[in-house]
Amino acid sequence: MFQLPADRPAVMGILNVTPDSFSDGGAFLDSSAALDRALRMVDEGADLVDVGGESTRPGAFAVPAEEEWSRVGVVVERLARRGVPVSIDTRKPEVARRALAGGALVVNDVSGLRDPAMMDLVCSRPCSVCIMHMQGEPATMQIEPAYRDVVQEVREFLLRQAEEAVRRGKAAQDVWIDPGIGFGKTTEHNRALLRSLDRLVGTGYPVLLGVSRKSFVGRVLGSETAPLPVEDRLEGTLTVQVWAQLQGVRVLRVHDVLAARRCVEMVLWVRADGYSACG
Ligand code: HH2
Repeated sequence: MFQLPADRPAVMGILNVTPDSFSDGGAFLDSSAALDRALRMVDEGADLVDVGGESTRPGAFAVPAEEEWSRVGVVVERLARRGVPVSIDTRKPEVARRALAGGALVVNDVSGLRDPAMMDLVCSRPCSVCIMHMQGEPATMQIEPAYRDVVQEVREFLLRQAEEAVRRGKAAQDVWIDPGIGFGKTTEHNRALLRSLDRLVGTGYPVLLGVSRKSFVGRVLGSETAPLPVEDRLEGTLTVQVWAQLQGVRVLRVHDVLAARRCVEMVLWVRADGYSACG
């Protein structure tokens, strides 16, 4: 498992070894480019690297397990061998099983352990797990997502899954929960969840948040019909991450590691008790 820092959020660097991810698709399909990218993120201050071989952007279709593993396997194993803490971003128990055998410490499941085989796997291994909420499936999730009360429904789902994992022997500190920003949610659903992060933090489970370069940032700073392009979403992303840190979020999943880490350090500095009145 992965030990979270006690005094600040961990920075989880995103490594998409995919042809079609929404912001870096195709850039790191080659395993040596992926490895270089991961090591650079570690130099920039990433505490762990989240390796994914299947895009879950809205409209994306599932990839067979064998193909997904052929994209990520070498990268996971090489990083683990170098001592880099690795998280595997997958919905497939078979891919997660192979990644854990190859040295990954965390399973990041965007379908929130809905597959009983994934629940069985993570509960039988000494790993950390991230349970994320998603309404529906990536291929269709952004077609009119609807909730009675988004915050309550997301919280209930996450608590139910986390409690099941704990009942089956996982330590609560190794069970992370994530509201799944952008996964079957409108811009307003995302806002409601971000305003209520304290309700997730209050459960006692470590909270992970992934907002990096997501489309709601583009829509808020541009418009619903003309969102800011992905490459112009850094400031919006960092602002929400600072908000999340102040609410007690324990893991930030980010593309821009150096900038994210600097923001984390500045918040830490402001909050530290180092002030003494002069004169
Ligand atoms: N978001 C993405 C993928 N995995 N995992 C967690 N726990 N939380 C998230 O918010 C999250 C996630 C989507 O972002 P990205 O990996 O950049 O894109 P893609 O799915 O297109 O590969």
